[in-house]
Amino acid sequence: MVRRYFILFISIFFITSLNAEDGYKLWLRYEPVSDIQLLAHYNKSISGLMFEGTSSTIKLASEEMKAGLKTMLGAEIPQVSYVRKNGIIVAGTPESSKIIASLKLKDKLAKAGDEGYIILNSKYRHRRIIIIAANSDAGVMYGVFHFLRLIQTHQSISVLAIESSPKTKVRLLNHWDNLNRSVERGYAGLSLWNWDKLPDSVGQRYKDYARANASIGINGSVLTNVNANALILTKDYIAKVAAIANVFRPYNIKVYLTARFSAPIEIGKLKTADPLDPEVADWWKKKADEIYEFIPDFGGFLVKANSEGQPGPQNYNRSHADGADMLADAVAPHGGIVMWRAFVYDNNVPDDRAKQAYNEFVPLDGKFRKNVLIQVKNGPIDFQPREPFHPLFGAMPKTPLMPELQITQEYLGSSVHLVFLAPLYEECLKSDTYAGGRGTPVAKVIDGTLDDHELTAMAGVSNIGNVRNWTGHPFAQANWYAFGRLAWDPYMTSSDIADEWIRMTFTNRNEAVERIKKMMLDSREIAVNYMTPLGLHHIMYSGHHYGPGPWVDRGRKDWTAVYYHRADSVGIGFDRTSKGSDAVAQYFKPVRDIFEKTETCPENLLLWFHHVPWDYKLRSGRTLWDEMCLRYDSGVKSVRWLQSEWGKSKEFIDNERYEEVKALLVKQERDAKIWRDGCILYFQTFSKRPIPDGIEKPEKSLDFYENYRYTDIPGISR
Ligand code: BDP
Repeated sequence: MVRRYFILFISIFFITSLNAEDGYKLWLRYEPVSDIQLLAHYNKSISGLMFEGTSSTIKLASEEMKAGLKTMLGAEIPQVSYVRKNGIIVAGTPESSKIIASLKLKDKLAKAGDEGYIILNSKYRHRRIIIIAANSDAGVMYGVFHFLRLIQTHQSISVLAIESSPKTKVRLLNHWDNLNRSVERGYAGLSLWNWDKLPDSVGQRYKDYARANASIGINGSVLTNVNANALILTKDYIAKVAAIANVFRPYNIKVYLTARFSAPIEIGKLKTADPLDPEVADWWKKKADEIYEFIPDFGGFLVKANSEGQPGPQNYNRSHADGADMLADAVAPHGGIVMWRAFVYDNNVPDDRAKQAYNEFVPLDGKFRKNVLIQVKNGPIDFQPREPFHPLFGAMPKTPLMPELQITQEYLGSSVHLVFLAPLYEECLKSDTYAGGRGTPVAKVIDGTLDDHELTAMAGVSNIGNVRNWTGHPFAQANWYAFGRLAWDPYMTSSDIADEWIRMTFTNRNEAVERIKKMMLDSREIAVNYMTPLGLHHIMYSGHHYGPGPWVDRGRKDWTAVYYHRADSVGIGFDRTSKGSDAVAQYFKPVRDIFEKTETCPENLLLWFHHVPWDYKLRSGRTLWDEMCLRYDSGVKSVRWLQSEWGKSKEFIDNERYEEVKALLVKQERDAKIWRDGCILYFQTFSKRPIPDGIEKPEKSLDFYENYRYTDIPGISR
């Protein structure tokens, strides 16, 4: 009888645990370790916790460890005050822990820096211990998350020799959140920041957000949209921001705000916002002082100026450097920084928008204050499914540059398409700029090692909102995760990142891990194929950027699709060679020469740099037209492959998330078809060639695709 109840209990436990997973816990699920041998290994290796220190950071790190081990190992691990037996985890700094101070860790700790940590097996008074040591409590916290990750991903802990420190100093999310809680390019509900309820009520979600970020090393959060509202700088709002900062602080996360350049006029009642006007500079100084009174560790400002209608120094015939330096002087006495965006736009349509940032910023190299970083999007246009790396990387040696990556899938299928973005980030970070000769990847520019910069940073435009699972698509959580891991270490591989994430988020069963990993690693190229193969770009429908819109030809020229694809009866593509806009000249040699010639230009960027005849023969032996059709078609077919691979994963995944992803993949297939058929039919009006054999023929006429309206896509339907 008892046995029967036991079995019943166990099966209910398993059924409910397989069913009830709404995604809220992200990658911090701490699932029980089911492998008996491994469990025995962990239980043998861990017998007590000795967390030393009194700060709230240490407290939360020790609670995290306790709670994590409890669910993973199924046992409460006691906090102890002495090392009396084997298997004590000693966590702390040389200041807080006599044991750590007594071990010979000086060299290793020196390398760990402010936020790094070491995790080692060691001995103390003949007992085996595990050390998690750092120079700061924040470092200890990061070490704890790393240790828990080892167990989450089922690794052995008998030989630990981990030394890890972040390769960038400031690792932050940029929230494009408005004060009314709408989120620009947000596809996961409303903003997490509930300004009406702040500062009195700061709910649990703020904490959970900070904890998730801390677990992947993110240490800053820009709370507000780059298209900024000056109201955030008024006293009442600063008090609200301070309430958020108080919750984030123990997790080593600083808050930053976007600064609207015209704020001195809008909320300061000045007549001008001219950065060289002493009254204006004084206003910003006082504003900074006021902010720091509320938030002593305020991070600083992010600024979008003279871009897409935002005010900026150029309104007063001043340069970006004049504007950035004025703000930098205001925050410098408090240790703050200014992140000035290079995503700038002229009011006049340029001959090639891809060249603009470089043209405006390179002459300013050396003119920025020490606490200014220039924030540069990964590519020269705008977060496209594929772009070459931004030519500014490596071109401003005297100025620290930070990359801005987009985590939210503005051009990559909103929160509906399964697109793992780590390969996109990795492609940019590993691109060789040749700025310091061969072997100078973007990662080396931004981690400061190329030009000896101390101030280094990386920003990701957040995909987080208040939906239950944070990001809408369950797999979109992986993009948040990947950004954090790459900001810590820009040399990590997408494959390693995917591996950890799958194990923590879904399952440790190797068969499933391998299958899902392949899906993730291929997913970005699949999206490129059904959206913008062969270097096409910015042919999304204007406004929502979700579906195709190669026919868009109205409005400001460099916001239309025809400006970018330039299809005509001869061929297609934007000529950026020396015979065209000469954007290639912005790259170092030999990169520019490689891009300059069709024969050497990577085919996946061909139409980015060249206007290519429809009959041009590609390396496959096929004509450009045939190859383009084939890629569009293979994009759709690959989405079906994603569906079938996901189907094979069913037994390893809880029901709720399995069904959710399955349903999303159905929509993704529908939309990939809309992309393929709409684009092929439209470009066919120029190529006048037949759709090659073996490719599914469009079901509808071009007119249908041009007038298609989505009614079921988060963030864009209404
Ligand atoms: C574009 C977005 C727009 C942003 C802009 C920016 O469409 O919503 O405001 O970038 O980065 O990608 O400033």
